[in-house]
Amino acid sequence: MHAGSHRDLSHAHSPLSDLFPNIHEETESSRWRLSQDQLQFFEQNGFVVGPQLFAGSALEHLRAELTMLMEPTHPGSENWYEYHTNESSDPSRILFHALGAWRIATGFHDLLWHPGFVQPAEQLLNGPVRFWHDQLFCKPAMHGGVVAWHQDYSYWTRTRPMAHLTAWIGLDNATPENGCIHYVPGSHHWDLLPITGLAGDMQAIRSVLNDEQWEQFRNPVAVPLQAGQCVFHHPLTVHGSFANRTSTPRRATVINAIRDGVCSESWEPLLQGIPAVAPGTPLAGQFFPRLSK
Ligand SMILES: O=C(O)CCC(=O)C(=O)O
Repeated sequence: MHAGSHRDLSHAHSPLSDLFPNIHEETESSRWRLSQDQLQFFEQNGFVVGPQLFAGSALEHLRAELTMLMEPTHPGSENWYEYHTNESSDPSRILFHALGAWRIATGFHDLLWHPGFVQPAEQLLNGPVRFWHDQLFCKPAMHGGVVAWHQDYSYWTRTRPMAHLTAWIGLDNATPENGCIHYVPGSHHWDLLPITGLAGDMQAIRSVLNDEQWEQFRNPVAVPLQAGQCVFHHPLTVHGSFANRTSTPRRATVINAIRDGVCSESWEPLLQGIPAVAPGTPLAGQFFPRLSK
């Protein structure tokens, strides 16, 4: 398995393989679209379970790429935006969070143009979709690693207006036992909360919630998913995941998208290692491909 042999795949703004359906070749224009009930559910709750994007050999391909990407010295490693791992010598125990796989591995690159992601994203963003960044989240077997409750937009205020969307896509079946994602329904109607951290303390968010939010927070919903299935969430929806208490890893990939036209708010590079985008300028170009047709 090769991860792209040093080539920076961010130069390619269409799929490089036939692993997945391709939005540019999608002829059945409504096949992947969310139903009115699903859209209404998202509106009320701030998240909605989406389609199964892949299974079988495509799933195995992504898992094999992930295994290779988790080896710190793999070809193309200079293209990560961020790469965090505890570097355990036992692969099943590696705690891993990384941004930028789309630049390195063909499968994670091509997944961005999957119509089962792009079409629902167009509906939920109310317009054409542009790529923001990707993430890999891997919880090793029997590992205490949690992803503490947070709102994604608290990490993205360097981009505006808030017209962002997250698709969380399982690479293993996700269950309450292995640390599936949990949501606080309706929390996308809350204001932006201060950052209280992603690692370690699951209850850290408590200190920034008012009484009404605390009541709502006490009834989170677990979202178990099949490997290959996705769930979409709003940038203000409070979410997190508990420890993996099982004997196998819980792996996932995440696509973060914006509505076309979202602008930079910062003179600093929006992601590590790429050129800055001047404030007021819409995200575009090599690192932010438009995914809609
Ligand atoms: O994979 C996880 O457990 C957390 C993912 C997450 O926080 C996100 O997709 O924003």
